[in-house]
Amino acid sequence: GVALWACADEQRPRIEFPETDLAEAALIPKPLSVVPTHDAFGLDRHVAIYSGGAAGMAEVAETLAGHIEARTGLRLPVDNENKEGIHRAIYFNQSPADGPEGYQLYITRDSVLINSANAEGAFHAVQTLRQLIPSAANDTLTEYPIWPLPTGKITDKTEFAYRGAMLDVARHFFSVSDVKKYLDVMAYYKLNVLHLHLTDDQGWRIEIKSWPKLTEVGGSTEVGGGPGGYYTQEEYKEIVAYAAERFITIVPEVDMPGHTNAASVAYPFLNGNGKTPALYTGTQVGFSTWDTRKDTVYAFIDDVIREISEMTPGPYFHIGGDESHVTAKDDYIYFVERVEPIVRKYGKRMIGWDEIANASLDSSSVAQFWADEENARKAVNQGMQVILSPARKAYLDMQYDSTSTFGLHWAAYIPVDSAYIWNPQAYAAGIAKKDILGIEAPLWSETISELSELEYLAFPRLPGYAELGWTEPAQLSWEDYKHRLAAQADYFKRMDIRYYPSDRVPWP
Ligand code: TNX
Repeated sequence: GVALWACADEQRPRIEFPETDLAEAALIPKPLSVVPTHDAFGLDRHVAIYSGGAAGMAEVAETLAGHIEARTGLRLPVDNENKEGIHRAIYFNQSPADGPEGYQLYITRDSVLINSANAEGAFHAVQTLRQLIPSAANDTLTEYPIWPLPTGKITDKTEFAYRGAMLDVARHFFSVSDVKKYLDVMAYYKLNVLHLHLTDDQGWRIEIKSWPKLTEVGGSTEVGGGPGGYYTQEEYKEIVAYAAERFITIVPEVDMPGHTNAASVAYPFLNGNGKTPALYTGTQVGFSTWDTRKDTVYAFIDDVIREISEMTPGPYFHIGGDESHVTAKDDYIYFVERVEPIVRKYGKRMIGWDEIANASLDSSSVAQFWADEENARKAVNQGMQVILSPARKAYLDMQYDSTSTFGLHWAAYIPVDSAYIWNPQAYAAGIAKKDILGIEAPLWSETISELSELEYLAFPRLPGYAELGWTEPAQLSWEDYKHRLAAQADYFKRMDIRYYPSDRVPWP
C-alpha cells in the first residue's frame, strides 16, 4: 500500500553514491546537450515506471521495463500514473519536444522524467537510458543490488530524419532471426531505417504470390552456390512488425532493370537479350537487364510493387537502378520514368541509386548517392532529396585494411576512424542540409555468408554512422567518439556481437 512504500522509502538512510558525471557517459549517438548534476538515481527494486497514458507510451514503458529486467533482473511495475505516491519512479510525459524524434531526460536523485512529443521520442529516450545503466550493480551501498544512474539533464533531437542501414540478403541470404538481431542493435543506436536489398542477379528473396517462380527458382541459390532462401510474405510482415516496434521503417528494394538475372531465370520473357539465362552464383555486376520496351515487363513490375507495397507501411519503395551497364541509356531513362508512376500509384516515394537522377523525376523521389556526385547534383537540381551513402566512407562491405578477412576494397579501405571522420553536410559540393534526407550504411554480402561475418564488417563501424545521422556536425569528434565507442565492447559482449577489434579504438 501507499503508506508502506512511502514509509519504507523515508526510513531508508540517505545513500551516499559515489559522484557521477553524466557528461562522461558513453552515449552513442552523442546527445544535443548534457548537463550533469553529479548525484545518482538508484535503479533498484523500489522503482516504478509510469507511462502517463498518452498514445503508444504504455508500449514504450513496457519496452523499458523489459530491457531493465534483461539487464538487472529487476521486474519493475508499469502503470499509467502514480496513484500510490511511490517515491522513486521513471515517468513518461507527453509534452512538446524539439522535433518529432526529440526528447528530454531529467534524472534526479528521486525520479527520471522523460518528456517527448510522442512515443517515438520516448523510445529514443529509453535507448539513452539503457546506455546509462552501469554494467555491474553496486552491492556495497545497500543490502540489495542497486544500479546508480548519473543525474542531470539531457536534451536531444536528431539532425536527419532518415538514419539507415542496408542489408544485402540477395548475394547471400540472411534469416529472419539474423535480421531481427540487426534491428535490435540499430534501435539501440537510434537508427530508424532498414533497407533490404531483396533481389539481385544471384537471388530473389521475397515471395510474390502472383509470380511464384521468382522465389521457387530465383531464390534457390546464392553466391558460391549455397541453397539461398527467401522470405515468405508472412516472414516479411514479421520483419516489418518487429522493426515497427522499434520505430524502424523497412525500405524494400527490388533492383531493376539491371541486377535482375535471378528473376529472368524464373521468367525468361523479362530478359533483355531474348535468351533464357542460367542461375548465377558469381560476383560480377552489370551483365543483366530486363527488356525495357515490353509492356508485359511493366505489368509484371506492377504486380511486384503492388504486393510488396501492400505489406510495407513505410513511405518508400526502392527500385535499385544501379549499374545497368547493358541497358542502353535511353532505354534506362525510359524505364525509370515508367516505373516511377507505378511506385507513386501504390502510395510510395521512389528511391533509387544515384543513376536514376539521369531521368526526369518527381521531386518526391529520392536518389541514393553511392558513387557519382554529379548524379546526386542532378537529383538536387530536380528538387529531389538525396540519401548519402558514399562508398568511400559509408560502405560497410569495404575492408578495414588490406589484411581484413572479409569485404572488398574497390572504393577504399575504410578503417574505423575513417568511417566516422566525414561530415555528411559538407561531403558533396552543391548538396546542402535541406537536400539531404539522411544517411545510410549499406552492407553488401558477396564475401559474407554467416551472421558473425556480417557483424565483423558492421561492427564497430555501424554506431559511427548512427552518430553521423543523429548528432549535429559541430559535436562530431573522433577523439571524443573513440572513447565512447570503446565503451561499447561491453554491449557487444552482452549481445554476442562479433566485432573487429581495431587498434585505433582504445578498447578497455
Ligand atoms: C556496387 S553499390 C554495387 C553492388 C555491389 C557493391 C559491392 C551499388 C549500388 N552497386 O551491386 O554489391 O558495389 O561493394
